[in-house]
Amino acid sequence: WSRAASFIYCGLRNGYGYRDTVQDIQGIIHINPELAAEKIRFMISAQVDNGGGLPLVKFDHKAGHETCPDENDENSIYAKETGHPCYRADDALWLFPTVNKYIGESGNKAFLDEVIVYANGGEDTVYEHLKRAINFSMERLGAHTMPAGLYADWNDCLRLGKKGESTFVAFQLYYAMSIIKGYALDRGDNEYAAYIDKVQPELGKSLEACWDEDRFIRGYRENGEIVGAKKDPEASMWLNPQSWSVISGFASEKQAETAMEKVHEILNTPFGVKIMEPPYVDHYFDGALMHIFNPDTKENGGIFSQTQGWAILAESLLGHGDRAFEYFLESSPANMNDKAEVRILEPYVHGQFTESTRSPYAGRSHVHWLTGTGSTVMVGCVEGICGMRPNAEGLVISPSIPHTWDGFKIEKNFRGKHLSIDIQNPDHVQSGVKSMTVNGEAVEGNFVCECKMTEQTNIVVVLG
Ligand code: IFM
Repeated sequence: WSRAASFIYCGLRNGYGYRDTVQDIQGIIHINPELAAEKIRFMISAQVDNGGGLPLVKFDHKAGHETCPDENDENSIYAKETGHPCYRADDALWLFPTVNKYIGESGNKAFLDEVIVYANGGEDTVYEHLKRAINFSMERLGAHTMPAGLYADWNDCLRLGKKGESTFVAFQLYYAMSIIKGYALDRGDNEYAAYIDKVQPELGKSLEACWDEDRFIRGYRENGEIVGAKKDPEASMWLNPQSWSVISGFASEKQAETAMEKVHEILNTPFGVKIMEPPYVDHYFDGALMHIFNPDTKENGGIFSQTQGWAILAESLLGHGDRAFEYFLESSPANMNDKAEVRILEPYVHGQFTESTRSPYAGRSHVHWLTGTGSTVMVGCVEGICGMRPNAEGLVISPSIPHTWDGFKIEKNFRGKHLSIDIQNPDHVQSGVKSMTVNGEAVEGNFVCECKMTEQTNIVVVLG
C-alpha cells in the first residue's frame, strides 16, 4: 500500500511520501480497483488547494485542516513538523497515471465528479483537483518554460534548484496534459481542452530543445547549466528521461527508438539498467547530492530498482518484447535464486537498488522491502509485457513478449466479469495483434469493448 514505516530503513517515518504512495497504489489497481480508489481518495485529500501535494502526509492526516509548506519560508511550521522544507515538483503529477489507471480498470468515470477536500480546506471534484495539479506546475515554470525543480523531482538526490528544470517532470506534465484533455473532451469541457491544446505544444517545444543527438538531457540547473548533456564527462546519460519520453507519449518514433537503444548500450548491466552513467566522482555540482555515494551505488549510477519497471514499460510500449523481458529478468529477485551469495537479499523481494559494474560487489542489492519497485515492475508486466491496457470503455490488448514464446494465457477479473485470454504467437513475433475473437466472434483491431463482454468471456488473440 505504501512504503512507510519500516524498522529496516529509517526506523521512524512520520507519514506517507506523496509520490511514493500515489505510485505504489498503481501496483494493485488491476487486482482490486476499489481498494485502490480508497487510497487514491485519501491521497487527493492531501493535495493542497494550490495544486501541489503535501510532500509528507502524516499518519494522522487531518484532511481539510493541515498545515502546508510555505514556499517563502523553509522553516515553516510544516517544515518543522515533517522535515520537508518545500513542495516537490512531481508529487501531484503522479495522480494522473494513477487516477487514469483506476478509471480504466473500473470504468468508473463518475470518480472524476466525486468531491474531495483539500488538505488545507475547501473542496472540489477530482477533475478540478487534477486541473489544479496542472496549474501548480504551470504557475511555476523555469526559464526554459518547463516545470521548475522546486525542492526535488522523483530523484531525491538531484537538486536542480528552485528555478531549475527537470525533463522528467516535464514529461510527467506532458503526459498529465494528454490524460486531462481526454477527460475534458469526454465531459464537454471544450474550453479546458482548448487550453491544453495551446499549452501542451508549447511544453513540447521546450522538450524538443532537450534532445541532445541521441538522448534527452536530465534538465537545467537554476544557473542555466545543462545536466545530462552528451558531452558531459560525468552523468551524461540518464535512464528516466529516456523511458519517460516514451511513457509520456512525447518522443517521436525516431527519438524513442534511438534513446532506448542508447539506454541498452550505455546503461544495461547483467543485473538491470543503471540510473545514469558515468557516476559523479570529479565533476559534480552542489545539488548532485548522490556524489556522496560510491560510484555505481544508489542514485550515483546504481541500478535503481524502481526505474526498471519504467524501462520495461517503455520497451513494451515500443513493441520490443525481447528487451522488455530482458530487463524484467535481469532485475527480478526470483531470477536470482542461484545467485543469493551475490545478491544477498531474499530472492522474493525487491530492494531499492543494486550495486552496478564499478562496484567490487556488483549485483549486491540493498534496502529490501522499502521500495516502489514491486508496484512499478507490476505495471511494467501487466500493462507492458502482458499488454492489459484498460480504458473507460473496455480493454486494449497489446502484449510485448519475447519472440521465443509460443504464447501465454491470462485469467482476468474485469468489472464483475471473467476474461480468459489466450494469446497465441505462431509467427514468433514480439508484438502486434494480427487477429482477435471475442466469444468466437471476430473483432477488428485489439480493443475489446465492455459491451461485448459476458460473464465468462473467451478471448483469443493471435499475434503476427
Ligand atoms: O523517488 C525517491 C523516493 O521518493 C524515495 N526513495 C528514493 C527515490 C529516488 O530518489
